[in-house]
Amino acid sequence: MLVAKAPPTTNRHLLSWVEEMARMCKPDHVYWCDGSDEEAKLLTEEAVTDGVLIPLNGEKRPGSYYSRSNPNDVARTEELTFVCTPTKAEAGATNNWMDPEEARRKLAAIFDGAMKGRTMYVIPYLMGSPDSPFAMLGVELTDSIYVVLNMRIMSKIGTIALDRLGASSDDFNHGLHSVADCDPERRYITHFPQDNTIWSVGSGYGGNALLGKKCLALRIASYRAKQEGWLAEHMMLLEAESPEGETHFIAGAFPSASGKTNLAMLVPPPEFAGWKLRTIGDDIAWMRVGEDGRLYAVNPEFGFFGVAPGTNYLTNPNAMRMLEHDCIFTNVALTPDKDVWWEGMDGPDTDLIDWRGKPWKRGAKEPAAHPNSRFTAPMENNPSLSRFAKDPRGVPISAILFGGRRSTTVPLAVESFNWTHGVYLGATAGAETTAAITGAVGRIRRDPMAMLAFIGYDAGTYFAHWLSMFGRMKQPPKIFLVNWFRKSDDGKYLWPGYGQNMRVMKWIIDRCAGRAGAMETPIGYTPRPTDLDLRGIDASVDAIAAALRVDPDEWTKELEAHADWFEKIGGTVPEALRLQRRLLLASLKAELTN
Ligand code: GTP
Ligand code: SPV
Ligand code: MN
Repeated sequence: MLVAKAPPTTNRHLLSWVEEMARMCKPDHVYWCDGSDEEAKLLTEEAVTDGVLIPLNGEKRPGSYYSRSNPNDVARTEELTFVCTPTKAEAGATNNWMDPEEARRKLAAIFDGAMKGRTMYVIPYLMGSPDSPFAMLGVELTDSIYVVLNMRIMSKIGTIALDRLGASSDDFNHGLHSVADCDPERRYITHFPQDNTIWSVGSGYGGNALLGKKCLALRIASYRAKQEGWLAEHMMLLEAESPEGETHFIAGAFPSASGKTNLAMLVPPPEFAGWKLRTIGDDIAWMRVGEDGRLYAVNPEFGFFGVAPGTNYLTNPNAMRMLEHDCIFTNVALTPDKDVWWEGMDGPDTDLIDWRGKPWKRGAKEPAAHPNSRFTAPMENNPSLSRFAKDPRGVPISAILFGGRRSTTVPLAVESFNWTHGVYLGATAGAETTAAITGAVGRIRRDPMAMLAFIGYDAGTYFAHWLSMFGRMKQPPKIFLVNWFRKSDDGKYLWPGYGQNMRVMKWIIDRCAGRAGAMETPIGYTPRPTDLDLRGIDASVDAIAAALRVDPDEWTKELEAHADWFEKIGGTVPEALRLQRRLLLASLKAELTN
């Protein structure tokens, strides 16, 4: 049993805020996390006693635990996520907005007494390397032991964060979280960017509850980045080293459940022997212009909260090795010998217990693991981790990729003509929706820079901020649009994806170094099949050609749809992007009349 101790800080801003929140939530105990291994052991034991965690097979998954969420609480709920700026215009057309006073009143009524009979855990946490100027501090108050144990993997918690805060600073994110009664009718994820505050109630899952992730490191940080002239983005980060020892760092923004973790852990095919791809981050990048005028990126997280289904030794062997020990698995299926299973793994050889806790017969139609089931893995478990992963200065970025799940229209890869065109490709990127957010799956929605749900202010102003970054850089990264998910008319993926994406990465690197060829099309430079290294690929010439194709009719429709998208965002869409759209459409039409 954990014994509550005196608060391990004299910071009066922190002490009085914790006191005030405790007065509202009325927990039986307030426990300050120190982040020690001893504490983690005790918390884990308590979570097991309470039935929050189930220990997994000690031989097959040492140090790992299994958890099931409330079946009504399995993904981020964007419709219940709010940006609470003084005016609706500041939040813009793409965010749900609530007046800050109204939001506080509404949520205070739910938080009132919500922690009765429970413990309030105080989690001081650090995002980013402790010795990095990039680092941000937060304190999350939560009544969920599951949240504490996940935050412990995803950030640096406890004494290390308090030390950095010091005795007098009030520069920390004020995060209040309660699962309360986990009622979707009383579920709100609210952000107060001006006050560096987050209040989240009614959900215990992922980005709704681990406040350091989407809430702080993207929504609040993007607001701050706009004020301070940097970028907080939903991007994976990887290091690519060629056989000759040339190293490039690449950032990639793909919407939720669209391939960031997989790309960041890519294992090159045998034809690419000597290439080394290493992970820096799989979800979030903070990027600042360095003194040499290049764009430097850090991953502020310390772990990976990744999609389980589809992960296997063929698609992502590094992830499978990362998951061998000391992980938390949420909403996957359980084998009779207490190991985990999900769709995409071999087997199963036996019947299972599904993510709801119900018996599941082999071959049943319903998935055994929830499509948005996840693993939480410590960064150091990753066998492909880059030695630059926690470099306090960050890594200089050669290329930025934007992408999405598009079964039509968007070719395998397109290089932008210039920065403005690249920002345009990001701002108009569309994607078919996935299980990572609640709602219909497979519908196309615009997801600019994969940040639709994470821009902490007006989207048009965010595009203008992206455009303005160009003037701050001496050596800006090149911008590319990629799509691993294009399908044939009979619904098959045209491109084999996963490790095979190395072939596209190499073309991108060679374009950055001025070595590879491309074809100019009305929408950008695309690789011809001869520009890609396709030695040994298991795909037909026709399928590859179809994956690369720019179809004028599809693109005419696409560019017309962009007009509706800009219309939706409203008057803040930069003129340079509106004109870019008209220029692209005009070029396309001019070509069609030839
Ligand atoms: P979030 O954690 O939600 O931000 O997702 P993510 O962008 O990191 O996505 P992730 O890499 O976990 O991939 C999500 C799903 O897409 C998994 O089921 C993968 O197996 C699948 N996937 C990833 N890369 C590819 C690819 O190149 N081709 C195909 N066809 N599927 C892929
Ligand atoms: C995403 O949905 O983009 C995720 C998972 O990375 S969550 O942490 O739930 O936001
Ligand atoms: Mn994500």
